[in-house]
Amino acid sequence: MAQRKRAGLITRRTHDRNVLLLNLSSRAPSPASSVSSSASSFWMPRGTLTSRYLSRLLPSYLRICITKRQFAVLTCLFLTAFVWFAPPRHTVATVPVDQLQLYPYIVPDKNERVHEKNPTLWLEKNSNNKHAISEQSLLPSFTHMTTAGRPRAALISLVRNSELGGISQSMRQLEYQWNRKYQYPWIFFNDEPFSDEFKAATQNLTSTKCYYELLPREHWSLPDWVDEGRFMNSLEYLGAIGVGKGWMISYRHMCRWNSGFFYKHPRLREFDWYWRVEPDVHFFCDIGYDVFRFMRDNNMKYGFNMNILDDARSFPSLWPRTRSFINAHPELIHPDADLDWLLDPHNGGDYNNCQFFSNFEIGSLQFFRGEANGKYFDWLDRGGGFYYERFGDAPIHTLSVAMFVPKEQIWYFGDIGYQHDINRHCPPNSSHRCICEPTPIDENFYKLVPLESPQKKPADSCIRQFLGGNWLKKNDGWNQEAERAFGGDGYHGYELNGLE
Ligand SMILES: Nc1nc2c(ncn2[C@@H]2O[C@H](COP(=O)(O)OP(=O)(O)OP(=O)(O)O)[C@@H](O)[C@H]2O)c(=O)[nH]1
Ligand SMILES: [Mg+2]
Repeated sequence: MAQRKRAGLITRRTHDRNVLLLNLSSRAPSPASSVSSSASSFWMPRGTLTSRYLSRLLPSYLRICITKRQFAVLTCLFLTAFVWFAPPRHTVATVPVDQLQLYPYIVPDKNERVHEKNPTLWLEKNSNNKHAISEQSLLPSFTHMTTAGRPRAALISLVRNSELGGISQSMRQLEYQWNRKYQYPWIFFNDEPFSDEFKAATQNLTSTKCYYELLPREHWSLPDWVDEGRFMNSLEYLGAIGVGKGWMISYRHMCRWNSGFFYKHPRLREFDWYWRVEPDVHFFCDIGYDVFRFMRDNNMKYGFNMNILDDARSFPSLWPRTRSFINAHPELIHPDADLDWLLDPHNGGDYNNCQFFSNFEIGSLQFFRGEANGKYFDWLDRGGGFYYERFGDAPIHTLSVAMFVPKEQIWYFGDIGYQHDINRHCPPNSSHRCICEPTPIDENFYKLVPLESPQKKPADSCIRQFLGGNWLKKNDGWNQEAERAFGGDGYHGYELNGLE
């Protein structure tokens, strides 16, 4: 109580002193005394630099009639008005669509071609297609372009009605980053009829034509040479040991369809090229050239974005069966095929399990429809590996492409920022056209290998095995065994890490 009384006294005293000081300041005519008394006593700490500075800015009548809070509110209002009305520092120059020069695409003379590993540079050197290299933000829709020489290509997606949300997300990003400029059709495949909702929603996301295709029953069912009992055992076993989706019947059909049937669908007869797109994937970068023209004009057969290890317990017999196929059909192996990057010299020359991550693929349908790939698929299919094991389309496409295509016709689309679930690739030095954090080259190497899977890993990460050259150079003095002895995974000694 006594304390409160004392506090009241002090307050009153202070207040009295303020009034006194105010009265004094209003009486005092000199500006100097006015500043010091009113500013310091009324709403500012006495004598600080700020107080002296601000008091010089404010007219004297304001100094005595506004409170600290009013001053703060006024300052905020002033700043908001300034930000709102201030003119932008950079104005973007826009060119009206009808003033843009459009160039028809002319296929360059074969003899003058330069084999350039960077697609954008390659197009620059080998074509007059300004759409491939100019400022994409200024481009109108492709409808003004001549369609002469345009690749017969499509974006394809196997998808369920229930994945409408996921496929919409993938479409939105790919349309924005690429297809709104190049206008290739979408083809959706399903083992059940697509719902009206699915059709309306997906067609709404693109100005190109969408096709909705039902799979032939024989492409999505158990073949008669497969023993159902053995298949059921496999579902149970792979499910029990934790192989991803090892227990799902539909997953087996899906892997088989993607391995050997997608290119046989009647709708794709009118196309030569495809880009595979899955639900819920991401495309982070503006893609400033026509990837299909690039593939065709550079004589590429298969394009990928990530090269990884997956759980090898899903395909234990794949390599022995592939080896027996090679022995049975040596004439089908391309003379310039290079399998070295897939074979492990420390492991009796066995397959090292590296695989193109096939949910992203840009490829030649003619290649897949060819004799060699067809016979290879039939060979594997007859052995029942899609049902007795869980053969995936990724290692099968990888082995097929490696056996039947020269390596220089396989293209690493490292410039395309892409994500499927936990695997993400984002190119370095690309902040001007990508919305992702660049990833090191080994980022996705063995993310999908479960700890309990005892599979061997290759000497170098899969993408380095494929790229070779400088990517294999190690720092002086680095030693893989030594790194492992200290608890590392043995993949840290490289000179280049992909962020250069
Ligand atoms: N229509 C249809 N599509 C399917 C079926 N099963 C899988 N798919 C599609 O096949 C593609 C691959 O299937 P996912 O289950 O994503 O296989 P995954 O990519 O290996 O597995 P995640 O890593 O889980 O994504 C996706 O586009 C699916 O939409 C099915 O039963 N019917
Ligand atoms: Mg998927």
